[in-house]
Amino acid sequence: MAFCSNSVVHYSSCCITSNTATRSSFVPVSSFKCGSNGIRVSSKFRIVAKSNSDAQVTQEQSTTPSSVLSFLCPLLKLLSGGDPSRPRNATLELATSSIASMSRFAWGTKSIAESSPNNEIPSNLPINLQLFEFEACPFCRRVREALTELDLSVEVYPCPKGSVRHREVVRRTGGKEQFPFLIDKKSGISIYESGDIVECLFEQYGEGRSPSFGLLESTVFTGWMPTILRAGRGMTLWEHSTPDPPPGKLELFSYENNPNARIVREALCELELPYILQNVGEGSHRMKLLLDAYGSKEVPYFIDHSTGFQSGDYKVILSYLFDTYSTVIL
Ligand SMILES: N[C@@H](CCC(=O)N[C@@H](CS)C(=O)NCC(=O)O)C(=O)O
Repeated sequence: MAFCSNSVVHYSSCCITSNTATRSSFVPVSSFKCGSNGIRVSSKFRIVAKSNSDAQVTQEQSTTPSSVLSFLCPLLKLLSGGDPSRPRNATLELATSSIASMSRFAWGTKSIAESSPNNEIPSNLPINLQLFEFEACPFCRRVREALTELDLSVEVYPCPKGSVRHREVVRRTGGKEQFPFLIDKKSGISIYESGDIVECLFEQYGEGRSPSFGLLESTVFTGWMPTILRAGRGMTLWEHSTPDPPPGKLELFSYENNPNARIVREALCELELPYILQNVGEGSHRMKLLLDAYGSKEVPYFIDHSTGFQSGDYKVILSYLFDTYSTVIL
């Protein structure tokens, strides 16, 4: 698997200027569609890859939208616990993350695989989806919830504010910093706009299903709750994160609405560490992979393939991440 086995620098050049980009079936703006039934994606941002080094973006809206987050950010920073590497109050952490999960009801908890009992997931299934996002972003949350529902695995490239690696990839590929941004290597499309991404994912991988009731609409109503309750964790790059990407693959078995997994994802985001997200929502067939490969049923379950570290305890994972991927000795 290409992901993470080399540096992100290699990945990014792959993503933007490699032969893959040239071969991929980016199509002219006028005919850009998603999926066989042709869901038409938002007309705002459509990408046309013309050559190895020339990704042209057609924008009817030329600037990054002013985000509510930019108003919330200073407030959330004031409220936040500050240095994420410091020991935390476990009760408070779990309480706020659990209430955040409750605020999202069942979205991002169940997998549609539950109703298709015969679909075994092969362990060597290629991962075609690359998601550029950040944990605190409610629109990114909507996409991650859909990914849990669809039982899809994805390469996650966290793009916290202050990002030193992944935001640049998005800017060069899509033309602006807006999140979420999804690249589907299989169908050769790259999209902004969370609603379009969710519709497109269901079109491509939903086997005729639609997003669960209210998933798309819910972002406006309770999508902000986890961001606020978690005081903006998973929004900003931690100043002492290592400047280099991890030498090997990081893998997280998780589902979106799991309170402990949220805390781990926030740390991965604040350290700008890319990882393979193996969704294991309720009923997911991927649980068997976790059991077969690592002898565990714990969620979240994190593996750092370059060091051999693995754990299903979020507190142990957290201290491992900040110990290993910090420039300061803690
Ligand atoms: N309508 C877009 C809104 C996306 C959006 O506003 N994302 C914010 C983060 S929540 C963003 O990209 N802000 C720019 C930044 O973080 O630099 C969608 O549904 O995806």
